[in-house]
Amino acid sequence: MSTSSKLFEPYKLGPITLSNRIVMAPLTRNRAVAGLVPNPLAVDYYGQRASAGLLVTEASQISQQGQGYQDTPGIYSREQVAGWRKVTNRVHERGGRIFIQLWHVGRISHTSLQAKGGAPVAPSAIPAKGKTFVNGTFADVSAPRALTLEEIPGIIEGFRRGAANALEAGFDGVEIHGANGYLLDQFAKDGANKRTDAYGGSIENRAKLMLEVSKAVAAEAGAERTGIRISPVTPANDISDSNPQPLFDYIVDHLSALKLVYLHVIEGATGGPRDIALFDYASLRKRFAGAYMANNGYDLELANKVLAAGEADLIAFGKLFISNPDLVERLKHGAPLNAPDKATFYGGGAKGYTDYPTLSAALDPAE
Ligand code: 8OZ
Repeated sequence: MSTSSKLFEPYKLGPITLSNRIVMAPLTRNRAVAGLVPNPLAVDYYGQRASAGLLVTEASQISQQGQGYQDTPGIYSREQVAGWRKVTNRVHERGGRIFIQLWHVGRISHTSLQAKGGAPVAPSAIPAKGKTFVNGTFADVSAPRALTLEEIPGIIEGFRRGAANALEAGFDGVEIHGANGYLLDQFAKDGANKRTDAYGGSIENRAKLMLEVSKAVAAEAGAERTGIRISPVTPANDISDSNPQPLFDYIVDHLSALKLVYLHVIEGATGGPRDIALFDYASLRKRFAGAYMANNGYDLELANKVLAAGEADLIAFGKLFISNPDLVERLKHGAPLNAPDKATFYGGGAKGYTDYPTLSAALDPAE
């Protein structure tokens, strides 16, 4: 057996056993149908990828206010829960495991998506420089308003309800979206958070919302079924922090105390260079008692290296899972990989979604 085998060994994640250490990262696909219910094709899409040790769904908003792009699925209505139930059933039938990613976009939104055309919400009334996709086209994100102190319990409650809905829909657990310049990351980082109340200023105050949400979700779903995703240095969605190392050291110490089951870390710039900034990820790994899930630009070689060195427990692959439903089998056999087609990442139907061939189909097209 080669040293490369660890990726394909089972892993015990809280109460569940993953058949391997390969995770399908959350991937936004913008194919939800009326009522922001998962597309019926999502049943096939996730089902085709069930050989991953763990699937994490595309980011799914916990409320209308939490939506920032057209056609992203929700996890707040009965119809959405029923739609997701079909997805979890299929994945479980195929022996897979699946968590849903709980999302609030904060200021990365557009008035056309908000109730009564209102402003998106944020820690502070500072617009992000960035675009969203609405009404079939790219548009500047709208200027946000600052959440009042009185509104914050409602945000936490939204995440808690999302977790309750997720369990009802049959998910094995939930991943809190604390990354990529969305609401929880906006509160944590001083480029977006200029508040002067209990949720702004010091590291402790800025980390408060992410930690309160984590506590509420863990109380609902069980800490052993609650993971979280962070991205300490990403510039995604115009987010920045003047000193991310102590901020995330503090956050991760407290996430560990809450006994969350995994910490999912985007190392570097989301979908871009891993070396964009100096950051000590080993410090997070050391501080966190649960599983460390590494993400961003991993290939088989780097995955094997970090698993062998004990620097991570799980490796999340993104784009490669879009184009390779059987990524696990392909990596195991050193088989060639299908290249992902960017043109079909966001929106549309089956093309670029459920029609990427497996290796066996590619070798025997008549199959
Ligand atoms: C790509 C397009 C829209 C949203 C993220 C949820 O970056 C996203 C996202 C990615 O976390």
